[in-house]
Amino acid sequence: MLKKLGNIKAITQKRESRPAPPGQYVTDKFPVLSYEDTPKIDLTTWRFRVFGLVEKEVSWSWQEFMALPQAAITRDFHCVTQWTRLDNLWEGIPFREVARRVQPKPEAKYVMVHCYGGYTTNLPLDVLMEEDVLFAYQHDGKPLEPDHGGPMRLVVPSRYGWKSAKWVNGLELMAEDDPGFWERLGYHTNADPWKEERFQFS
Ligand SMILES: Nc1nc2c(c(=O)[nH]1)N[C@H]1C(S)=C(S)[C@@H](COP(=O)(O)O)O[C@H]1N2
Ligand SMILES: [Mo]
Repeated sequence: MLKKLGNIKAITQKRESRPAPPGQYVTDKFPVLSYEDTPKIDLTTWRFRVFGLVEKEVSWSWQEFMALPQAAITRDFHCVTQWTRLDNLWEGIPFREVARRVQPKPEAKYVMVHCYGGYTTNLPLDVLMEEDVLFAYQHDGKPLEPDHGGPMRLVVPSRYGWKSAKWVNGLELMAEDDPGFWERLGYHTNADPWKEERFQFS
């Protein structure tokens, strides 16, 4: 569902009858789950590069990125360590707006998300094209805190939290799938919490 909120598109939650996916408990806290130390990111040198199988490679500055169309979404967030945080309000730039500008080539089927600090995660292009996927710079009405991925993180509501990469600085469009950081260590490629796709071999 899309409706206008000020000059940005707001997408509200379509809640399932179950409050949280199987094997998850609901918490009001917002735990920090980071493998690496929170990187120090300077907005004056921040870049977001989209490269690989695209018609137009880009390398946006913070100002250029923030000039793109924006949206707000309310979605639950599920970490594979079993906590779920309900009704997170994210504001940011929809993946679709990025795709529209770089124009993925027909052979582009997968995306590797790259981050400051070296974290990576892989996703099918189709999943990123879902209407509620965005590059968030605000959470619950406040600028995204550095520990939670500030200045900008990916949010992929339909997948476990490790696909929602923090401190994003690049997208690489690829023809073949390639495992990211946790996927290489055995976490599930698809990571759908409603199917409990936690580990690749289980
Ligand atoms: N760069 C980076 N992004 C990351 C992680 C990480 O370790 N590094 N952890 C992932 C995991 S496992 C989860 S559950 C969420 C947690 O987001 P939060 O720390 O804002 O709660 O971020 C994901 N994105
Ligand atoms: Mo997680």
